[in-house]
Amino acid sequence: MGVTDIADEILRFAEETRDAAAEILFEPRLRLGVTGLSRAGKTVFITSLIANLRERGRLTQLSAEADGRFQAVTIQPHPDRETPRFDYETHLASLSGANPVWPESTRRISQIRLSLKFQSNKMLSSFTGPGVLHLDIVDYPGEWLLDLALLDLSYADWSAKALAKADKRSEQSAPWQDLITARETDAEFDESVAKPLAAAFTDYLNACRVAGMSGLAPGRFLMPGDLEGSPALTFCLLPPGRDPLHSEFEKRFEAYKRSIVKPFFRDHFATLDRQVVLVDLMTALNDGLAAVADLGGALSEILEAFRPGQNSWLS
Ligand SMILES: Nc1nc2c(ncn2[C@@H]2O[C@H](COP(=O)(O)OP(=O)(O)OP(=O)(O)O)[C@@H](O)[C@H]2O)c(=O)[nH]1
Ligand SMILES: [Mg+2]
Repeated sequence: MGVTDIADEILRFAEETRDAAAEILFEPRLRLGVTGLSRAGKTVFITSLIANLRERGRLTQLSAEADGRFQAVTIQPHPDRETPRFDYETHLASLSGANPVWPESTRRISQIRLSLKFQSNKMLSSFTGPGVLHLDIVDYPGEWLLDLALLDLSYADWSAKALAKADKRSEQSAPWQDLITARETDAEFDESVAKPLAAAFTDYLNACRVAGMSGLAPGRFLMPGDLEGSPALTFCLLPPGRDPLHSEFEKRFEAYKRSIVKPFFRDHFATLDRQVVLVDLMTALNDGLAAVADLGGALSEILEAFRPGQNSWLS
């Protein structure tokens, strides 16, 4: 699906919504999520979509453009002032400057609101004037979707599942597993023990990612956003036990789900009307069969989030 198809879909939505509500004063809003694993091309895609919508005449295949009904596209301040704004202007400048460079990597959620002014093609609308559709585009890391599976798991269940995986990935997990084996299980909880364990666990997840593996939750360990270095991310899974470190890590795991994962799904993910998932197929093809198979695995995990019937909390 190309940029024109997506823009067409957006305008069709606007017309349908507007026709249904032509007689009342109502400005429809469409929230379009754009996600994908790191480096999938989210920032470039969103910048291109906005530039194409704003450059009148670029999307000649749009029916509204061909009929001259597409009147204006403006960037508006978003009513949600807490979520960072997608930095369209900077990204466009890097892509289209005299010495074009790819945009910098983005590490957190951002959004932007476009207001599309158009004349509906229904006769009636000529009496009601042009319509406006607010298009919110939300850019967020696909890694965060992997956390949905954690919501239905207790700390013990998650630990058991993830430990079985770590055992199979001994090349990457050995330094962290050695730390776990070496710790004193009857010692009082000590932050200076927790920190290196969490850091070694994060290194293990990152090493798996570099090796092209998927299924690397918690997603914020790989893509922390604003939480880099935060105590909310200072935990890791542990083999069964009842020591003080164990009970503190269990509390932090529950807090991670409650204060990080749930708000993201509730406030951002669940409010999306349409979703684009980008996949960097070329890099995987270049890296060979194993990388393609692994990309397939990662994608099915991400797409789990779009089958809410399978997750009791989201449904
Ligand atoms: N040839 C080509 N390369 C692209 C295109 N889009 C993205 N890329 C390449 O993919 C890289 C990542 O693109 P981004 O748009 O920054 O990807 P992202 O998903 O926003 O990445 P993060 O912000 O790091 O998660 C770019 O630096 C380019 O090297 C494209 O349309 N064509
Ligand atoms: Mg980006």
